[in-house]
Amino acid sequence: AEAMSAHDIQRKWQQFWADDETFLAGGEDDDRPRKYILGMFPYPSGDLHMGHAINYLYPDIVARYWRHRGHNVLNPIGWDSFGLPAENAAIKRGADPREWTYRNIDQHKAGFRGYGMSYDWSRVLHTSDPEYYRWNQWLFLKLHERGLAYRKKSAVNWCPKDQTVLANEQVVDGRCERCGTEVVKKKLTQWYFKITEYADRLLDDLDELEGHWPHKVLQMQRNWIGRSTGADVDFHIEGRDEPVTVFSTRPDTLHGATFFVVAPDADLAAELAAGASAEVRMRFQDYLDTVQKQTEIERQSTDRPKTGVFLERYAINPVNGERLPIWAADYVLADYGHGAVMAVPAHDQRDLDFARTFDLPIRVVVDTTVAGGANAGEDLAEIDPAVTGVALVGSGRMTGSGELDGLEKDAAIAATIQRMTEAGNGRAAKNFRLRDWLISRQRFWGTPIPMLHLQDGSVVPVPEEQLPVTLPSVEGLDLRPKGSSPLGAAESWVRTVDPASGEPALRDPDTMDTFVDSSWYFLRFLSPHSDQFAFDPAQAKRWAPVDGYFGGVEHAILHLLYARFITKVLFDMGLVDFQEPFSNLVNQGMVIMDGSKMSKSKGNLVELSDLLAQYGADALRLGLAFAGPVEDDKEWNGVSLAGAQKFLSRALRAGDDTTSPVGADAAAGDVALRRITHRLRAEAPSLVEQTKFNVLVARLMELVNGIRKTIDTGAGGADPAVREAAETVALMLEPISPHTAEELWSRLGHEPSVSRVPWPDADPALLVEDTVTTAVQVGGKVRATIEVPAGISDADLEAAARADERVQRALEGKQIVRVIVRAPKIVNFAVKG
Ligand code: ANZ
Repeated sequence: AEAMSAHDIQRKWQQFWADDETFLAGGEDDDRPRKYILGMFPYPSGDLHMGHAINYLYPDIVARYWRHRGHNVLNPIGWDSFGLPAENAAIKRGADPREWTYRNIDQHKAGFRGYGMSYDWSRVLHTSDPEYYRWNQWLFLKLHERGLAYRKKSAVNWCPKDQTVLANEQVVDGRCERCGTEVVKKKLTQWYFKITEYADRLLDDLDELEGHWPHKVLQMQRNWIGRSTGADVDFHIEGRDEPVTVFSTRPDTLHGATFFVVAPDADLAAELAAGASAEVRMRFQDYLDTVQKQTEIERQSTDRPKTGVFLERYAINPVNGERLPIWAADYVLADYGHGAVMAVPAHDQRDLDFARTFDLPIRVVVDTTVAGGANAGEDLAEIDPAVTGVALVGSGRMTGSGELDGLEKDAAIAATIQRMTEAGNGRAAKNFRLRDWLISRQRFWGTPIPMLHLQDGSVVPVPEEQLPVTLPSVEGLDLRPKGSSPLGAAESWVRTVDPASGEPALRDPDTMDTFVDSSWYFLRFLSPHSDQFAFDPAQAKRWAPVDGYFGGVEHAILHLLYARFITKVLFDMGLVDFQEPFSNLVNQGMVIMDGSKMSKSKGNLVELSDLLAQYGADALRLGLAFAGPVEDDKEWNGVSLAGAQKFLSRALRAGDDTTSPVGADAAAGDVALRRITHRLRAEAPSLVEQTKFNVLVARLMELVNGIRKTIDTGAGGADPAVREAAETVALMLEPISPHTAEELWSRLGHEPSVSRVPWPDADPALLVEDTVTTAVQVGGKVRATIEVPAGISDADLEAAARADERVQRALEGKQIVRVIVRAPKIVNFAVKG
């Protein structure tokens, strides 16, 4: 056994696990409690690297841990294998995206096996398999049936480089989240999922996740959904039959409205301008042209000068009949609220900036200087927004507002809403920042949208029993991005017949956003090969929701929001009995090099295969687990794999040096070592459950040191405490370095697999206070060693020494000249005679 290298050990146990099917989840007849542990599934671009090594290590540690705690564990793996990188790689090489994708997947699989992952390999899924994406299409049809998938024409985010539309969530600071190109707006007819219908639930249910998800992620989701409450107010427009509605969070300030603004790119602006003079029409058109050339970044920046055009039209303030001039200005957005606002410059900063630029009236209607107000004790004249340029946005009491005068903000809002509701010209309303999820993509490598376009212009679903609509062969297709889907050119694929009427029909040429694929994949793992269901509801009841979900914070909004939405839809369909898919979420930090992210472009990406070849899986797993707290970024230069290797061979040597038989009674063994063993046993479960893997490794190191000390300087390898400690190391090292743990366990005389053996409990008697061994000297000679609490006082230590029989014998007939006590280590009786 001595001569086995880490690689021999690794190979041996990986083969054993494969033959033994050690990590298959238990079936229906398994009545242990269940745990579903999952890492966010990988995208198969390139080889596995350090990022994967750390991301997928953590859930594997947790999955292995729960097996030791008597659970039936599901720890599956699959690939998020549709998407742009495969398509771009294929274009570059003139190849088929399928080849690139499945070759990478094979490499990933080999990499994960080599890394010792305890996956249930019988459940592997790839989203680009027709047996998977068929169910994306089924999901689409279900959403369509429920009115949650719909088509509309609107200004969408367009990436000029990737030549495809993007969902709002895929635009980061005005740029494409994938390639960084500045996103532009384009008017297109596209498919949407109506996530906004779930906005309230998506927001409110976040409260339940508090304490189970990182607070930061919950906050990011809350901000993204962005609920505002207030009122819709109807304004009559002179010369227009229908009133125009605006959304306001401050309907209490209606008396302070002095003008009215519409978004220049809203249909309403063009309509109003059309009724104005020729000169205004021209100025409006010029303005609109400039606005449309702006990027989102430019438009949303707050510090640039206000611009706008007066449309020579008037809105009538419903509370006092005043005529409010209507302006078109780009600080009002076409796709928020109703694309129009009542402007209250005294109490809204953007309105104030605009009023000061164009010399419009500013009227204070909230006195913020009253007791309890935002400017209590100040002089209203000195904080006049018209003079200071600072809007009074804080609390106060209504003034100059008729019957509202004297009311505080909230009371005034309630009173206004009530009055408007009675008069029928306004009502309570809320608005969300969240937009519907645009799911059409003009690319090849994705799930075809299962809809047919008929000659009469109607759009009908492909019948469910005809799914999947599979992708055509890439043969003869030009995949280069050109602004419309390459599938449109696959004549024999696009041209089909409507099964209902027998009439010719065209397939929808677009494919779905790959975030559709990942919005429900965690359910597919529960019945991965079913051709009856997307997932078996009975299995979902058994296993889901996911108990522990691990992934990077980059998914804080996108994937997690979509998965939460689809889960709620499935709940409403009666297919799952929970409303949140991930009960616990862990965001792991990144591995960084010299303080910055590892990436292909920086050329500092460390490949997993190189590290496995050099150090072996266990040393890498141990080194990474030891590198620091899960949530922190880990500096690669600080990870010592040589140190990890050394520790693992020390652990194995402890097993080799153990000579007591299996089952030896540890009670007679070295107490000091036993204390370390039992402290680890007591502590380890909570360390794993709190994801303090680095601390667990530190404790294991301490125990291995303790074993070595007992072997070398204590009772030796025959001491049964050594066996007890070595077995504990095998069991508690297993989640982190499983190959070494299996080897150690078998060298200690046990049958594999150690992964199935429950973690032993600690003996409470061995957990009491730390003790130290003190040598008691009489006349310069050690006469006894005594066990005392580490925190003992000098007086108590002296008393304990005097109480010891051996010490008493040594002192017999002698006169004590002096006692030197240095608690807890030294007691020395200087004697005469
Ligand atoms: C009058 C008012 C008075 C407002 C006041 C605020 C303060 P949030 O909180 O982001 O929802 N608004 C409404 N629609 C808009 C649009 N399409 N583009 C730009 N601004 C818009 O903001 C809601 C407030 O933003 C609304 O309340 C409206 O201005 C403005 F003292 O109405 B308020």
